[in-house]
Amino acid sequence: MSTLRVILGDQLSPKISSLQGFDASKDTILMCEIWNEATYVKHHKKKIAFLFSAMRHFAEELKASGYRVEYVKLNDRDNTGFFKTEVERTVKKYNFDYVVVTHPGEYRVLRDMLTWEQDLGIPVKIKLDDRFLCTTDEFAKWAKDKKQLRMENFYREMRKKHSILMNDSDPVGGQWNYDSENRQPPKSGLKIPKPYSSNADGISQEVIDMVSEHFSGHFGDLDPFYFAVTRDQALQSLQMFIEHRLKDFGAYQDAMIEGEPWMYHSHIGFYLNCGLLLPMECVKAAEEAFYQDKAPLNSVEGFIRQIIGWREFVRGIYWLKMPDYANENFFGAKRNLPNFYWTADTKMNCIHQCVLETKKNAYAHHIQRLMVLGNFALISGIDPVQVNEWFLSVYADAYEWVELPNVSGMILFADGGYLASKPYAAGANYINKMSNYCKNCSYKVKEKNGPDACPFNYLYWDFLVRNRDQLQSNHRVSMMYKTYDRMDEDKKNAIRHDSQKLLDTLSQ
Ligand code: FAD
Ligand code: DLZ
Ligand code: SF4
Repeated sequence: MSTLRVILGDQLSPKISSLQGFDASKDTILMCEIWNEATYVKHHKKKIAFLFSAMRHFAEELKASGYRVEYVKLNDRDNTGFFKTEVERTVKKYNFDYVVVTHPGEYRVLRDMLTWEQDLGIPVKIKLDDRFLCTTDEFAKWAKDKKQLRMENFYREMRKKHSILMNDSDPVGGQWNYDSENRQPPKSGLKIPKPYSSNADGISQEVIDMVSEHFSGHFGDLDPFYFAVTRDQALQSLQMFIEHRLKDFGAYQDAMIEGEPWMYHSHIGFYLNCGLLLPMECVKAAEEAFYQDKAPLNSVEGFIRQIIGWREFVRGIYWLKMPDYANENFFGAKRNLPNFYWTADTKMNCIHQCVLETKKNAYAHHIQRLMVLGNFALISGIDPVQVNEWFLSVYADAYEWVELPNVSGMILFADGGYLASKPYAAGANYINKMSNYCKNCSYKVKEKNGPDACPFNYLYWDFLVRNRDQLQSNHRVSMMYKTYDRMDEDKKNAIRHDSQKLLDTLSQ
């Protein structure tokens, strides 16, 4: 039986389940650059160039290993621009009997894929995506009958199941979580190691030129292009992280410094999410660094928790809750996304810096996404659909399965607390403590009201007041309502007045 094996742009692993059982005498791999995938949200130019270059490199490697590959480029004359019609075209061209594909990362694509068999009149096998450490069925079983899901409990199960940082049934060091030693403010004089950087080769350059020609209306800078685009390069970038940054990862995980977008983070999300790296090899590399005394436990445990904990947890929630999860809006937020999320044209220096870096790198680290860009969207009441679209398009590691739960669940609390126990809403104190942004800001971080006051300070209270009905009974927030209720009327009026004024300018 001749089989067409379809590999999507985020499945760039030779171990992908759709390749298992490949018969070199009869089978062919199909990979295609799909106009609809690049434009259903207007992805950052650098993200499109990265993925197309990684896809082309992967196809070349497959060919060199003896696989027959049908690779459709974006501007090939016959390219129809959709997955289904490209599969149909190839099946007809070579008369295949069977289609095999690995389960896609996004619900949108699965819905389409489930129509292939009937619409194309050919059997289609959708195989499990076994790159993840917890299957969607296992997650559903774990989540069953739990009213609220907590990442920390899930994470402990994953540590035990995969025997990571364990002494028999106990966690190494005696604790499951070392965050009390993490999250230090940035010290002056930190020597932050240079991140991984590759030079664009001929394949990347061809793709960059194509993206520049066809996607000029998309957000973001194409140059400089420095991403890893092969597995070997991605492994080098992982190795650089383990050698040079991991030891300080924990301590400075939340720190933000103007002009230092990469800090001590790993920058492997791009590669993990498209298949160039596999989660367990990253986890094992970090664990080994701990046993070889190259990195302390607080950093290693913190890093491993992000991968076997958060990453698997948000994926589990995505598949458990889709398709309804995409429309959750607990607070009924409906303000339009301010234009400065695209232009960086705002007096708020923290947002200005984070948007500029996002535009340049298709990357911002977790706390920039959470406490600056996300927090502002939350406390100013931006429509979750628009916030999700922004986060999905601007980051090179963004795919809906991981972006949506982080945005709707973690930052916007749009799911009413299914993923997080309380909204991450905050005034300016945390940004001021963890960054040097406030020093160069037109607003005064210590001022709570008035034209010079930092907008985060009054918007935080206004957010609580606007959403009192939904939040007052949350025991992790109720204390803040007591504080607000003790404020005098002048103070409350000032909060309302300053917030209204600022929110009016956002809508313009
Ligand atoms: P590091 O900080 O070095 O962490 C290591 C790895 O852990 C990451 O590469 C990632 O694979 C995993 N990880 C860490 N935190 C999370 C998390 N909360 N959820 C899932 N995995 C996590 N991550 C994405 O991969 N794609 C997204 O589209 C995405 N959107 C986000 C949107 C918001 C609003 C927030 C708050 C977080 C988002 N995250 C997303 C999670 C996290 O911010 C990124 O994974 C991280 O910044 C990627 O940079 P890094 O590779 O340097 O990660
Ligand atoms: C993100 C993306 C982009 C921009 N382009 C393509 C493409 O041309 N071809 C492809 O196979 N995949 C692409 N992807 C990744 C897909 O969007 C991803 O595979 C699905 O969203 C499922 O996760
Ligand atoms: Fe951001 Fe406020 Fe600090 Fe300015 S003062 S950088 S707006 S937190």
